[in-house]
Amino acid sequence: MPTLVPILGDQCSHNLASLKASDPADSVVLMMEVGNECSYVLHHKQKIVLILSAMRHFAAELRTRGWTVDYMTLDDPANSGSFSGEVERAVARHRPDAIRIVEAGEWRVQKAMEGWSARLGVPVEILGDDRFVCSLPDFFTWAAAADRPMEFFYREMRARTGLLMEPDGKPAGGQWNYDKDNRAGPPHEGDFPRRRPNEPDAITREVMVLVEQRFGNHFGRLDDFALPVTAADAEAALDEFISSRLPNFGTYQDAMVIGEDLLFHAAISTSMNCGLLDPLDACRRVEAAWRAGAVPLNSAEGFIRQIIGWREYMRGMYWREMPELHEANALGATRPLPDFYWTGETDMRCMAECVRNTRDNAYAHHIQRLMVLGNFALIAGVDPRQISDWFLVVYADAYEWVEHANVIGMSQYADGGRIGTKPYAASGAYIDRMSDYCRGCVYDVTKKVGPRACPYNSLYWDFLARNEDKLAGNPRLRNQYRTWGRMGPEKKAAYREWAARVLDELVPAGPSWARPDDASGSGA
Ligand code: FAD
Ligand code: DLZ
Ligand code: SF4
Repeated sequence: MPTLVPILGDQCSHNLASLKASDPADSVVLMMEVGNECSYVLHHKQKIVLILSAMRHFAAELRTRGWTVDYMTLDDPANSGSFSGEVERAVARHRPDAIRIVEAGEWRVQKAMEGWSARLGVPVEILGDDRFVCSLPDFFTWAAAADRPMEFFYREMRARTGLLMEPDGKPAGGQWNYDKDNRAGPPHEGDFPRRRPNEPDAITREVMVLVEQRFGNHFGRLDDFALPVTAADAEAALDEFISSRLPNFGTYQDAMVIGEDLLFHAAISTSMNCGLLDPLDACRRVEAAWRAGAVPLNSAEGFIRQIIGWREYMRGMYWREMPELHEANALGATRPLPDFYWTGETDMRCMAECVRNTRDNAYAHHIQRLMVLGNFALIAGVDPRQISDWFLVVYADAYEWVEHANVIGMSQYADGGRIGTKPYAASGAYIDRMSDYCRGCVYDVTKKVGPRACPYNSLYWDFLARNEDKLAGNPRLRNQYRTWGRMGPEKKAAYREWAARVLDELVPAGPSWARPDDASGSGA
């Protein structure tokens, strides 16, 4: 009797632990397109196309490598619509002695998997996901030792991988971190590298039709779909990034420019998160480009830090903090999500631009996510569950393990500072410094109150005032509270009154953009 090897849509990697541990001669790989995964939140159409197309390509590659693949399509009339239902039906078809699977990227799926053995009467072996550099047990040990910020974890990962390390154990260039060289404002010349167009092939086009038919009501456009759906496409996209954008990645990592959806970013998170690109291999290739003199150290180090530092840290923190993280709301924020997050219809040019990028490409780069989209929700006091749902829906790279830690933790500070060390709240001045958005905006970024005042300004001070009891003791906010403390009562009152008017004018989004109307889909 065979071993059943279920592979999930974000596990399209030939080096997956469950494949390495199995023999094609006596295994059946099970791949399942299921309605529940497409709409437990109403994912951006591009995310669904990405996953289903990547799964179909991956299944074909596995077959050419000698694996038997039992593939369940979404439109098969017998499809039960959930992982658990499909695994149960596959057990009845194949009568396996055992099920072997790699741990899931989302809590709700992991919990379902853990129940399969009892439910199906077949032993289930759940393997660690060794596509991450740091295993979860190792991360928990590190995190239990002391409350240390990400930077210390990152240094351990540098030492462990040998990335950007000298033979004497010192960091390349003498410093661990070149973050201070990663903060230039927007470049003035308009000569930005263009991304190589990636035409959808026949498999992807077929999935696009299916997605428009089944999920036409979901957020986002498919017109410009260009995401890599095979490992070969993803490798080509990485090569292109290394040769054309990486040299400037470090310097302009925090900059934002109107119409430049990628700027100098890699746009590889979708590929890494669904398994098409190996994170450590990507880092080694970036290191090689630096050692060959093709890119500066601040770019190579900045990139590697994001991956073996932030990406690994966020994943560890998600699993350490769940399930409480899902419901966390340390600042007691309750405002409904404003409707412009879905429509993009707002005079705030920064917000409209970031929502447009999100709708067109299922993508926004880090500073757009953190300092425009996340920042507004934070300072306006939006319910963390609502903004978290939004982020989970709209990005093609979003899975709870990375989305929850970044949104609920880092951006919204809803975990009370267990993941990040301060709330990422900022006024319009920050956005003005780092972008060219404000120049063409209806609002005046220098004004704090009045009809043309930039909404980020009064909301920023109102946020600090509203949360003074919870945040004033944070050493990273000492200067901000000192400035607030020095303001006279009239000024404070004017800022807060104007903020109340701005908040009153926000139109709440309808309830049905993010989750299905019925409560279906919370399980797996
Ligand atoms: P680059 O800027 O080119 O960075 C290279 C790689 O570093 C990324 O591909 C990514 O794998 C990794 N990385 C960088 N920062 C982070 C981070 N904070 N956490 C984890 N990995 C990181 N990333 C996701 O993959 N999925 C999400 O759902 C997601 N949601 C986010 C929500 C908010 C509010 C914020 C502030 C960040 C979020 N991020 C998320 C992290 C980061 O914004 C994206 O990984 C990045 O924008 C992806 O684009 P890129 O590949 O061009 O990244
Ligand atoms: C995101 C997604 C989507 C849209 N569809 C599927 C699917 O039909 N089949 C599948 O195996 N995986 C899909 N995924 C990815 C899963 O949601 C992801 O594997 C889990 O959330 C990880 O725990
Ligand atoms: Fe955004 Fe304010 Fe600048 Fe307008 S003025 S683009 S609202 S930060």
